[in-house]
Amino acid sequence: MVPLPRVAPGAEFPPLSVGRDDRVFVLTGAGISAESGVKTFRDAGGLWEEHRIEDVATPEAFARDPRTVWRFYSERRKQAESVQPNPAHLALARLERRIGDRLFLCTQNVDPLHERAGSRAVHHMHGELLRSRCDSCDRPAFEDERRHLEELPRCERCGGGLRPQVVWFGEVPLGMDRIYRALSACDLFVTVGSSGAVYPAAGFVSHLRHNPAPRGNFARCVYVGLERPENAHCFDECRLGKAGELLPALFEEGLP
Ligand code: BJW
Ligand code: ZN
Repeated sequence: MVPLPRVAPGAEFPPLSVGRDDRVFVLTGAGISAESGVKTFRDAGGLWEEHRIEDVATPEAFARDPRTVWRFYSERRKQAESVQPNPAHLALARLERRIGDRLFLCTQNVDPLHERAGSRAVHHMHGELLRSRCDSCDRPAFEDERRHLEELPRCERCGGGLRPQVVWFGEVPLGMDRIYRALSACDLFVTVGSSGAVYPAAGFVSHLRHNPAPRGNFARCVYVGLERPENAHCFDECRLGKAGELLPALFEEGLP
């Protein structure tokens, strides 16, 4: 039988130690950027309260009405210009400086806040807000901060329509092979600020429950966020609180 997670305010838990050979997988969700002023999706006042998923976050919506979808992402591009990382992003950048490539930082977020905090290796599994790609040819995705409120943008190479470089419902998230390789190798798995409602990301923790790390141990699985996520039962611990307050002291300092 799988034991129930310990669920308590984050301050009641000791910091997590990271041994010299340990590999850490951190999955971040919209909650980590909330204190920077970026809207989450499913909280009160979140993006899905103002916009219907079927209108702005599926390939069918884009095929039907690309102007509405581009307006939605243009608005978010505008907001992304001015947002700044908070102490949670900074703490993860610090962790990378300490343990290097033993950290795999996987974000569901399309905002650039991990990079702005100084993180160098960030896996954006749901794409990036400030990039676009052609819907018709194989031109690689490219940096694009422009807003498209009226005219639809066209590909310079083939004249086809451009789309935001994001992963909508029904599309396969980016780099799943890399993600599962990193999951298989990790000793410590930490999710920060994600409701656990969207798959495959919400299933990473149950994957770890059923698949031991190479050294035979099961990864320790820790959730950090304001409230219990939908997949709480799969974690060992749920540390409740704001990411910006809990992350700076989450990992024991001074270890290799
Ligand atoms: C704080 C805080 C603070 C607040 N501090 N915390 C039926 C069953 C199972 C699955 C499916 C199903 N039907 C369809 C599916 C699949 C579908 C899916 O999961 N649907 C569900 C709705 C059921 N998934 C897909 O289609 C995915 N693709 C797929 O499955 O392909 C098949 C495949 C996969 C793998 C291998 C092979 C094949 C694609 C999903 C794409 C999601 N795209 C979006 C939009 C991206 C672009 C954009 O940003 O516009 O990604 S949707 C949206 O949700 C966005 C997010 O990344 C994602 C997750 O949201 P997140 O981060 O969890 O945010 P919230 O708002 O939900 O939660 C925030 C949390 O923070 C809350 O809990 C707060 O408490 C907390 N919080 N303030 C700490 N200060
Ligand atoms: Zn093209």
